Amino acid sequence: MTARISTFEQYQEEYKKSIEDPEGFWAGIAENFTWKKKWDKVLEWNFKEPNIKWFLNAKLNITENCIDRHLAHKGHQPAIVWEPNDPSEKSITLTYNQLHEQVCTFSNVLKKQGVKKGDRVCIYMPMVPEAAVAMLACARIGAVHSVVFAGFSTQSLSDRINDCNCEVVITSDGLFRGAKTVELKKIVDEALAVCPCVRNVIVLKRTGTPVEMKEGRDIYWTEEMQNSSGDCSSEEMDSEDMLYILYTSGSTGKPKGVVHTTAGYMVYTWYSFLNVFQYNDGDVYWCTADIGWVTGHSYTVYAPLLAGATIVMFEGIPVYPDAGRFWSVIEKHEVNIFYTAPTAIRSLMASGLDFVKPYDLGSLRVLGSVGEPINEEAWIWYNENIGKNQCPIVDTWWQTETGGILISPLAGITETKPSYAMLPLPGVQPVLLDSTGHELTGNAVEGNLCIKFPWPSMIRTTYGDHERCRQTYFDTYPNMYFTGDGCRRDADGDYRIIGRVDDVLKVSGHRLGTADIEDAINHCPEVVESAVVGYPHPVKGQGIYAFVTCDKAEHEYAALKQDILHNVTNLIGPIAKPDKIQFVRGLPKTRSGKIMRRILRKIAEGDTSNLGDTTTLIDPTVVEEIKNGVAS
Ligand code: 7RM
Repeated sequence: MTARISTFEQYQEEYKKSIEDPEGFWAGIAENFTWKKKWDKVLEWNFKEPNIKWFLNAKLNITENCIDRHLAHKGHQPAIVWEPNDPSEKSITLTYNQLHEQVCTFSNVLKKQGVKKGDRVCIYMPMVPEAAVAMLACARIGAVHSVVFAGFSTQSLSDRINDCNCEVVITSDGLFRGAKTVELKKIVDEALAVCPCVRNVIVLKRTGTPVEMKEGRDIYWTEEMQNSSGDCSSEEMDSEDMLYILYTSGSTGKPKGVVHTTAGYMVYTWYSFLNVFQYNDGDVYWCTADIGWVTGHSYTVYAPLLAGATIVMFEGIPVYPDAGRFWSVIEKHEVNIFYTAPTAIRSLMASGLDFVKPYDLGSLRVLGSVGEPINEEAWIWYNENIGKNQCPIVDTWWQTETGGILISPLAGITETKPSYAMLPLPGVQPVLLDSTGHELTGNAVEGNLCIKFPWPSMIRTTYGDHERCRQTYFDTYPNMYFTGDGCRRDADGDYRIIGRVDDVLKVSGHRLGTADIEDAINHCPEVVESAVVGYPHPVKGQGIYAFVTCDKAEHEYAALKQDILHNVTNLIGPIAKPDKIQFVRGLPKTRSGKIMRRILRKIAEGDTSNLGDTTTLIDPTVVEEIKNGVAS
């Protein structure tokens, strides 16, 4: 494989080539795929509108590259090895041949329901092989999938369905997550009460929970599969045809539907997968990310299949039935490459080594981290106890909007330092800017992380609202994609991501907007106002701290707190529940009515020694009161 880098010198050469001649560079990488028709032009772009097009006028289908092209030489190799929530249940293996058969059959199921190229399909499913099959079947017939994380509530689900007018929802009766069962179909039924755009619901049986099937709307996965053929040629897609929409939270407004298109996404995710993880043919690869998040799209499903890897797909959670589960799965399936989030590492670290010791982790070769900054202590624990000091750790920085990993070491090739994402991948041109927009050149500088040149898998638009895309990512600094992250380039030129500079939180690796949580809290009639900030949390990375004003007496706070938690669970999902709620008489506001979050963040962090200038506040005494108050 020509795209595979194997020494640091080669990385430097490839990087140089990719900057001097991006079009030539990416055209060379794109030669590794099956195209129905090749491109006329590699790149057309401006960051002003923005307008970004890669591999113009080429025709392809991503599933032909994920599946069909592997069949001749690895049809019998496992594509997906599924590990259920309950370890006593049997794991299931789908070979590439079987995956092909299932995807083609389900493509026909979708077609029979009238799904056509360009239609949007919502996937609200547990981590089961059928979820990947559903995504791939959409891609095969040219439908656009919108996967909604199965931990999101009714309200979040209906918002997302309506925003992009999904016509079909694919779900299951329920799901298992640790000791819990969640009745997914019930949530879908409730959501659909306000979603007139949905024509059909396809229901997979997973938990055996009884469900109501609405006549003329709801059908069972298995029955439909039995009545459909396994032949389905792949739809011819243009490079820039939409592949999927994935909703993500920002600092303001409702979650945005990030749009990814076909060819660039395919080329970049594959290239980054191969190089970051140094994937070798035959490797067993396990990414623990749920398909509801971008990591689950790019690195649980698409990239490893594009590379012809054997994927482990895990339905459960790290601590069920006990904190040894990850390590037992690694031993059981002889995992070579393991990719997870710092929050999982920290929680398992806290459980102690007795849960690690019983397992043989000798199959591991590469370890990955994603989703939030990994602190030095967790990095070292991961390195020593899981990698046994033998496995390079790749701390991969990227975003829903970037589609693929942009800054990361290449395993075993780039030197690593705890908590550093190290260096940009070929094709990626990061810059650091100060608040006035000046580029900070040279080393040992810290600023806002931007990317100044397009890469193939970048966001194209936000669904139904291109202006919002422009404003959110391309307006802050002219001719730059703004990431929303603060970053340091150290004296050696290596990158260290510091964290968000906006009002976006990463809580246990889940991306949440503080504004969304505030909206949910304000939904309680007794709440007057609220302000949500993040604070350092030993396991979750960030915890959620809510300051709330209300017109209730103190003895009623406990009941109101329950009401708030209930509302947040119903409107967003349990992942957004505040860890701490503090009732206050007033919020610190400037004369123009803006809440001074800087002060609240300091208080939430427990650092009240120096709150900075509070003289511009309307009522500085509220700060004293908040400082002296307590959260529960
Ligand atoms: C992949 C993903 C994106 C935000 C991003 C960062 C943070 C992600 C790292 C990281 C430090 C990392 N997509 N982030 N990876 N911070 N080091 N290796 O997480 O859209 O859900 O979130 O996550 O703040 O902007 S995401």
